[in-house]
Amino acid sequence: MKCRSCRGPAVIELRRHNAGFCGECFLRHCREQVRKAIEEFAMIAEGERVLVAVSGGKDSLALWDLLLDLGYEVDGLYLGLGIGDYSDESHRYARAFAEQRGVRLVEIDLPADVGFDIPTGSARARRVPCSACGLSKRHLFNTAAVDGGYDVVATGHNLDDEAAVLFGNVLRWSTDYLGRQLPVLPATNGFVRKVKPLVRLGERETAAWCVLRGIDYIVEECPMAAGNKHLGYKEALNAIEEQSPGSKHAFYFGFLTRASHLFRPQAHAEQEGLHPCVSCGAPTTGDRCAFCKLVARATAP
Ligand code: Q46
Ligand code: ZN
Repeated sequence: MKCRSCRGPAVIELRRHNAGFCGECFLRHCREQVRKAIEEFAMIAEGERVLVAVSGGKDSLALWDLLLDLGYEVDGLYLGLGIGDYSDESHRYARAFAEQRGVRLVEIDLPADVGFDIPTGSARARRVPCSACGLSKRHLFNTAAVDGGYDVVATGHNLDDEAAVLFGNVLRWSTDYLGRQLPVLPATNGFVRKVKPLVRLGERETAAWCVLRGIDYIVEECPMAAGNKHLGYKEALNAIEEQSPGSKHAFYFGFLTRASHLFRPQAHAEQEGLHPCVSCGAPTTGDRCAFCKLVARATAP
């Protein structure tokens, strides 16, 4: 197979694009896809400071590298979740990347700084680990960005992730989530803008980016993910994609252009009723925000 751009020998085939690429042209393709996503959805303006949430995995490290490569001013944020060896190792990869590139990694440790780890804290609070984890990440990423004076938080969600989340939300018709499932969530009182610049790249592409750029990343999945619904949705979509390449892209981008606006009014209504949490000041609809309630239950004696 030949590279679509230069006709040299291809090192990767992307069936979704019906094309093969050599290493150089593949890297250019990835940069182009990220640049296009940023531009199309007005994710980052010139001169803005970006904080990228880094897990040590392929997606977040590829994202950090791509944003630096495209010339953005971007620091990393690592959140230690206290999930045994997995957390220790993912931390090492995030640090190694920051050291290699001479870039800044902001570090927060959930057990040391907040007082609980995900496995025991979620059990105490009687929550599914991934739900306690997701809530903690959303809250702490936002707080770190506000405190550090960043304009935008970027996360490494790729096309496979977004299509799988969309699939789950459609299966249940979770209309409130559908209204918020966008590649950009604008800044609102107390929340900085959140962006997903990798939505035009699949996970094979982010892995290949890391390999070609010599970036070491943690290959193991988080042990708490085993058996979660998200992985099942990914497998189902992979089977569909195998039969019909391009389906994930059509599903997700079709939703964005043709359907997502239908669910927006509900999401807007929720934003209206926000005021500061009595305990931490983060925006919430109740007196105390969901994160402060989680902390109270997860750290209760
Ligand atoms: S880190 Fe957290 Fe994921 Fe682990 S506990 Fe679940 S949500 S699976 S991206
Ligand atoms: Zn709070």
